[in-house]
This record gives sequence, C-alpha cells and structure tokens, in this order.
Amino acid sequence: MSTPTKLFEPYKLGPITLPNRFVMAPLTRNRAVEGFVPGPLAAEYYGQRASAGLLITEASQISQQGQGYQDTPGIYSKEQVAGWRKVTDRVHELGGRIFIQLWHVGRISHTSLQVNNGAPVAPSAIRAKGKTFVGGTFADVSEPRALALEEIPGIIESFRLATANALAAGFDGVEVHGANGYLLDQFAKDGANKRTDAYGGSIENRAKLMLEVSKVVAAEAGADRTGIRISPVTPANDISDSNPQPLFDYIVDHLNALKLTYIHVIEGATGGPRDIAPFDYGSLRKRFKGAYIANNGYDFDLATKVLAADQADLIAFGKPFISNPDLVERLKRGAPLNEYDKNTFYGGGAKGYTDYPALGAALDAAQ
Ligand code: 8OZ
Repeated sequence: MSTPTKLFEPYKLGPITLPNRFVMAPLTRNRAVEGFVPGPLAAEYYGQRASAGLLITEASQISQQGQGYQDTPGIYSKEQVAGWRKVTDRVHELGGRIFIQLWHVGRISHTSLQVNNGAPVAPSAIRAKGKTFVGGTFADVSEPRALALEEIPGIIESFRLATANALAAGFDGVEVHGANGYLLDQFAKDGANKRTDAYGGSIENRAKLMLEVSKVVAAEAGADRTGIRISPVTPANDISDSNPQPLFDYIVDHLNALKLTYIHVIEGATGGPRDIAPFDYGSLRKRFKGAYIANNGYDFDLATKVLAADQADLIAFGKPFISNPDLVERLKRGAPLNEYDKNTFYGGGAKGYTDYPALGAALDAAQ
C-alpha cells in the first residue's frame, strides 16, 4: 500500500496558513524590462502559479552592485517596487501567498552590469571559474575586488532597504538568498573567503555576514515573515567549503536563535545530484525549530516519503513549476506533467513563461 501523502495538507507558517505543502522555488527567468523592473508578464506568470502553498520569486538584486546576470529584476527603486506591486496584487487576488528572494551575487557578476563598469565585489579578490549571461551571451565572470571592512555595513543596509521595499510592494515575506555561491555563501565558505579580519577565518567570522543580514531583514519584516535559503554542499558557481557540517550546524543554530520562519535547504548539488557529498541534513532539521523546506530533485514519491518521515515540513519544486502552473492540481489528480523547455528558461517573452497550459486548458485544447 502506498503511503498517504501530506502534500495536500495545510501548514501554518508563522502568521500565514498555507493550503498545501508545495513551495514554488525561486527561479531565475531574466525577463525584467527597462530599469530592471519585473516585466509585463510577471503578474500573469506568478498568478498562474498561485495555488502553490507558497510562491518564492526569482532572485531579485538588492542593489545594482548585487546584480550578476542580464535582465534580472531588482527591489531597490520606486519603479521596481511598483512593478512588484502588480505581481503581489495579482497573486493575492487569486488567493495566493508570495515571498521575494533578496539577492546579492557578490563575485558572480560582470563589469558590464556594475556601476561605472567597476569590478564586482567579493569577500576576497578571487575570480570564480564560472560564467554569467550578459549581452545575450555567456561570458566568464569578472575578476572581483575584496570588499573593504568599511563597506560591509552598506551591504547590510541595502538588504534592510530592500526588505522595506518588499513590504511596500505587498510581499507576504522575504527569503534571504544565502545559497548557490553568491555573496553570503561566498563569505561563509572558505573556498571563497580568505579574509583575515572579523569576517574571515573562523566559522563564527565567516558566518557573520549571513547572520547579520538575517538579523536586520528579520527586524524589518518580522522574523515570522523571514526565511533563508542555504546550500551546504553545492559546488554551484565554483563555491566550496573544507568542512560544511560544522559551518552549517553553527549557522542554523544562530538562525534558530533569530527565530526565522524557515530554512530552505538545497540538498546536494543545485539542480543536480542529491548525493554529491556526505552531509547530515537531519542535523539542521533537529537544530531549527521553524519550518524546514526541502529542495532539489523532489518528485511526488520522494516528497511524500520525506514529509511522512517528518524530515521536512514543505517541499520546494523548481523546474516542475516552470512547465506546470497547476502542479498542485496535477499531482493531486495523478495527471501527467508538461515537459519543460530549457531553451526558454532564461530570457525571452511569453513562450516558455506564461504559455504552459493548465489541465483544464490542455483538456480543452484536445477537444
Ligand atoms: C540560474 C541562473 C541564474 C541564477 C541561483 C539565482 O542559482 C540563481 C540562478 C539560477 O540561485
């Protein structure tokens, strides 16, 4: 007999009741318009997916310095706030709930995206082996410069301002992007952080920026409306750490003390193998009293199993939500899923964005 699934049971996430355990993972789509404002189709795209228990937006830069790819939306200007307001209004009209993911890419950027074509910033002046997408093509990321100690309060303040903007735009909460080799992950992990000041060296020092940012964001939005995404062992964007278990045990203990509403954990290599390196995710689950959102390669069976074993409270699905706006309904009915088209993930218009059919539409089209 198959295990009954908890996927369709409600869950209380702080002050917000989610009607099911589905989270739409943050997904970069590169369709922002002039001024890095969410594009004209963004409200429709997120609205189509409003049946998810919780939507998390694509990563959105907190400042121009925090941008690393072309046409990603920001959350630092009035125009961007107005653009996002259309998205949150649409999602709320349709009965949904939506958090925004706050992003600073650090060294995963290109001079062409930076103020006055300057160098991207990083904990240390070490160039990542990796590519970004700029000017319609893939390019090596640029050589970064190490942030001066005096610049760090400004980064934290940008996260705070972005949070205030997110609330003004009508978001139900915010997710700090602490994952995938971007700025906060770069500070945390010793492959990218060779600093000798208060933000480098020991686990405590390397974790400091991620925790300071989480603290100010939570003070602004409320801890019960603040989550964070982490990826302890991912090699994404050339990131590495020599000993991730004690590092993330320490980080999660301190996130717990801040009473964040969730940790959103990418288990394994982002978008790749789950078993890339040994890591005890159960240790994070035990340490953190808020919700545990599990992510990476989940399908119905694995989600059902992990929820039944109480190893997670919520499951974040990425690519399945790109091609299935009604993923919740499809899995409830055991209906087939639409295949996704990788060629339309990043950039472009409605194709591969707002034109994936929901079940009803698919049935209508077949007649
Ligand atoms: C894919 C392409 C560009 C950025 C992440 C924000 O990995 C991203 C991202 C993913 O977190």
